[in-house]
Amino acid sequence: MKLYLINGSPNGRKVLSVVRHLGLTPELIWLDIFAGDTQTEEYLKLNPNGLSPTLADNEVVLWESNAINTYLCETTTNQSLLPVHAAGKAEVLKWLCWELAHFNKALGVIAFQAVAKPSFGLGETNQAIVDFYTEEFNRYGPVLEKHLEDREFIVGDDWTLADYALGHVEMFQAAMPIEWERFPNIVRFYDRIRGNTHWASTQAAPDSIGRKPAD
Ligand SMILES: N[C@@H](CCC(=O)N[C@@H](CS)C(=O)NCC(=O)O)C(=O)O
Repeated sequence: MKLYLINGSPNGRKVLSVVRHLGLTPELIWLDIFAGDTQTEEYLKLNPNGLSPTLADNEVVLWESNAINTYLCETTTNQSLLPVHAAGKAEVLKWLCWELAHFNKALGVIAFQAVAKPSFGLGETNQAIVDFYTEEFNRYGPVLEKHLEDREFIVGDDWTLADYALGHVEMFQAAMPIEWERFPNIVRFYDRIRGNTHWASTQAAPDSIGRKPAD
């Protein structure tokens, strides 16, 4: 099994931390984004979006981090990140859909515009886009804030795919122009993710983000 990743990228970390949580050992293929590795003819055959992560397990080739993580759980025995019974599984899938469509859609755009662009010299922040997605976050953030009022994990009382998915923009959280004081439960959730050893093990050295990691 081969896993194609960009070092330190939020969606790559979402999958790599799940790989480590499950104790899997796929061959890791690091894509150097600055060398154009995601845009080669060979890579685009696997992932026509030119994005990472991508998983290749013999004839099964998958992109979209949540689909990859679901596949990894479904093909692993004795795992607890994705419940096997229908209601529990659907509850996790609900949060995976929600983070992609709403919560991290908003935070991902804000992180790119307001944090990544100035930090990595990727052009000027588009404030109108930041304002639009801040309003989106202010609509959906309170849903998670309330959900976390009386619970530690997103689903049940242990880590699931939902925690790794919801938390995957952790590296940008503190620097994002969000009124975090309004969201103390979400801030505590990010702190818990930071303390998760599988998640923490995927953190990249700042100067190696997007490049192949040193061995
Ligand atoms: N929805 C996709 C998003 C994939 C994505 O945006 N990957 C980023 C890294 S986090 C990427 O490959 N960026 C390279 C680029 O934009 O060229 C997923 O969940 O896998």
